[in-house]
Amino acid sequence: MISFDAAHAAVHYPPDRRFRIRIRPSFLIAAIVLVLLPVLAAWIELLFFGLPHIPPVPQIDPNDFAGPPGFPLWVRYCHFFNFVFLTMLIRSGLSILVDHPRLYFSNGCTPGSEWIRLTPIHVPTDRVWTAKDDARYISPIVATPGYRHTVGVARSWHFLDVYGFILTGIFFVIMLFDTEQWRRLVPQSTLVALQAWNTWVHYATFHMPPELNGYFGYNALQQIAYFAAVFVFGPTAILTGIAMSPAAVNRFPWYAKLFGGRQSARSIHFLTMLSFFAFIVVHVTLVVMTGFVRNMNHIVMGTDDRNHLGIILGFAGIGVVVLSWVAAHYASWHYPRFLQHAQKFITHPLLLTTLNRLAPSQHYTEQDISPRFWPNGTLPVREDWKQLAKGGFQEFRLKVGGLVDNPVELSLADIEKLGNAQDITMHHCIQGWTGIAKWGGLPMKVLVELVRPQPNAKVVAFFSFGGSLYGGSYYDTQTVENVLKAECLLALEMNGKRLPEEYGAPLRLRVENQLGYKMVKWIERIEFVESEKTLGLGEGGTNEDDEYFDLLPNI
Ligand SMILES: Nc1nc2c(c(=O)[nH]1)N[C@H]1C(S)=C(S)[C@@H](COP(=O)(O)O)O[C@H]1N2
Ligand SMILES: [Mo]
Repeated sequence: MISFDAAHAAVHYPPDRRFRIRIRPSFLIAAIVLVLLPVLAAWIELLFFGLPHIPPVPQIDPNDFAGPPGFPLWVRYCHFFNFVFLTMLIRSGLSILVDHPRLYFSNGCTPGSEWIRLTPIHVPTDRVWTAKDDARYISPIVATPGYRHTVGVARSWHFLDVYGFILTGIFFVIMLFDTEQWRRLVPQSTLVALQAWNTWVHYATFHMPPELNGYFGYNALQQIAYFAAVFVFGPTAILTGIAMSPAAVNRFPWYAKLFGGRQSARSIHFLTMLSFFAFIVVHVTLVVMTGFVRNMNHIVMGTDDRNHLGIILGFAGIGVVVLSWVAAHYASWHYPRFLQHAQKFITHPLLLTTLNRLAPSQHYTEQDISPRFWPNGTLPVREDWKQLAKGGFQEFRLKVGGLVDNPVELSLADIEKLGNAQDITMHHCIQGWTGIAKWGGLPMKVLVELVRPQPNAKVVAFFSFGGSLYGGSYYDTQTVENVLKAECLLALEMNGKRLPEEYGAPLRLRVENQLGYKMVKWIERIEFVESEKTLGLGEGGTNEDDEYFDLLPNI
């Protein structure tokens, strides 16, 4: 347990820490049938035809192995580091998941349309229920860093780890094909499918298939499972990860559609995690059941010995990994800023040269507009905003100043006169939900041209009437360069009407190549500055300062 101060405890350690999983009955039944059918088929085969013979084919004939014997050092290292990165990806992924504990197959994220939810809460309809209200607690024993609404720190871990995971994977696959090791993993005969089925009949009916020495080769089912883990689960996790990037999806909507849409990609990302998890459970069980001592020597020592060195060092290795989870937990709470900066150090330059270059260009229609759009952030409590709201924001004047040659004060009518663009776009919240809406307002480009920023004004700051989780008022920043891109609007309309209060009246920002928290609602004033470092705690916005979110969230 971490001892949070009162403000952080209220966010991260709520009184309601129940954990419930509810799967929509039709999906649960489909999943059960999907698992039971092959089990049933195996039993029918056993009862009517007896246990199938597993014919020898080259891969598994003990006298004629196609693959090379043994596990070279690089295989053993990759195996270990993959374990390190994969477990951390799963642990940090769980913290990210429960920040919006619902998974859907449709983009609108309408409450009730989820196929699984990891919360006991039905979304209330009689009051405003924000996405942040909906975030759930998860035990720090299973997740990194765990607790509630720790998505910023969890993302630092998730991204730092994903680089390790991808580099290990690339190195592994290159080495695999540069040596003969690929023959172990890649099925090279159609007979493998038949053998895999016969092997399955053995396992599913509680028989052990003839045991091969894994030092030389795998049984067919094992080969297919390992092949899938490397060549199917890994790439699917990476590709669906990218399909959740606002910059990628808002530039190439077809890319998310490859996976059935943005939310479907998120669901598949989760199902891939489950596949990895199931793989690990079955893999470890069978390693233990089929000659634990020798198996451990194979993958730890690279020998086919019967001494206990492999087990001893193997457990030491597992101990190191578990310690790394504890250390990650400690770092999450004692050095979150360091983690944020370490992540930024790698990711920021990478994004600047890749995803950040994609300008939004979308193809949604009125039909795509989500029936319900999750709100986030609580209404401003400031008296001046309440007074303005009462008067329908007639009295509101947007102040635009800072390092500009032509500072202005604009009423909503002035802003409307300056220009009105309409875009139907998909909003991506860092928590995981999305929603499609039509936004209308002044392109930021027009405003920039009007106020004429001075050459040293590189950053635009948007200050809100609204507050934040930890006190102080909400602000965020954009580079001037980014607000010049297409579909960056100072919006005063949503779905053809004046912005409703909870969605940001009188004005809000729309920046379609970044995550939702960059889109300040209830805007009071805009200031052009040299750098975000002079504002707040210097990280670029309220969430960047207080919750360790990224300055540039193109993903
Ligand atoms: N002032 C202010 N702006 C804000 C927030 C907030 O809490 N306060 N939340 C942000 C987040 S996290 C998101 S996802 C979007 C949500 O916009 P919506 O309420 O229209 O869905 O607003 C962003 N702008
Ligand atoms: Mo968000």
